[in-house]
Amino acid sequence: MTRCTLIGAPIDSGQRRPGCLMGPAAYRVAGLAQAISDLGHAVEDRGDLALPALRPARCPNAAVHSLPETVGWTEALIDSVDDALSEGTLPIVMGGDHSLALGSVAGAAGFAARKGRPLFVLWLDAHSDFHTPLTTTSGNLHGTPVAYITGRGGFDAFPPFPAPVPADRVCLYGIRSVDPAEHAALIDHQLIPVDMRTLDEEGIVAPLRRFLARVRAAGGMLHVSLDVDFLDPAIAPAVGTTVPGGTTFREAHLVMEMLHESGLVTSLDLVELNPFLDDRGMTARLMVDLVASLMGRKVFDRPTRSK
Ligand code: B3U
Ligand code: MN
Ligand code: MN
Repeated sequence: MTRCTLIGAPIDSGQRRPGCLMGPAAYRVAGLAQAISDLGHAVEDRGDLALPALRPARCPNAAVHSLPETVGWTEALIDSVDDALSEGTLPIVMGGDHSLALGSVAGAAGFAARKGRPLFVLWLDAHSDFHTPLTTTSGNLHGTPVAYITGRGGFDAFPPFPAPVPADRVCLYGIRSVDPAEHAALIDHQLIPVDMRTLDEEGIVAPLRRFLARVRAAGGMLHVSLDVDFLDPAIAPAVGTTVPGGTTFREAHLVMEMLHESGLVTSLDLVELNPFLDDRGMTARLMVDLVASLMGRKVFDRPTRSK
């Protein structure tokens, strides 16, 4: 039995397409809490976070928008994720666009550092989100959290990242859209994503198994950040930045089942769901079902577990 804390993060400010702020409401309507409690876990829904009073913040890159809001949300998420972990629960952040991970991962990193445990991050996404506020051309800060997490510069307006996560503890999985500045920086930081080419060649299981083995060997905590666009747009249309060629229904469930069997996941983000773009709630329901797989829903127990 796991104790889960649901944290609503109604955040739209990390990109330009309105709608992600309805994400937490859609997860509630789709029955996220019930799906988790049906599996025998305890669930507490803390409601939605509120945006704190804004302070002025500036960035030399004129393309960047909504910086004070994003800093405010980051601060709120750091506290709520750290609190949920400190209470011994598994925080599940219901986004909200991916800029929320600036705060959720910082909260997890602060907690892990206090406990003296290494934090690992599994980034399930079409995008590498490795821009800094100085390199982004879209100005959308949802494209920056991996850079913040790994301690890259350019985040002067943000709280200093507690204990930056070394690049070799970050696994970018399902990647198929990388901007030129991100590409150069990823190579520079030796952060080579598990891209779609790799998954096509090796399958969905082997690279994940290798990463989970490293987390286990290090006694690490594992933060999982699940972007809706990790999934193929045919099965998950409710996202502002669809990229063709995403993971299938069965691959995505298999990833979640492996994560469950690993027993390693200590915090989770659900990001980029835009219910305004959904088709009769199919994406919200799929995301809820994926969380259920991650929390242990299965048809049969395996004789040998895929750790
Ligand atoms: N790399 C592009 C596109 C993008 C990143 N994350 C999403 N889209 N969802 C950018 O705007 O930074
Ligand atoms: Mn993303
Ligand atoms: Mn994405």
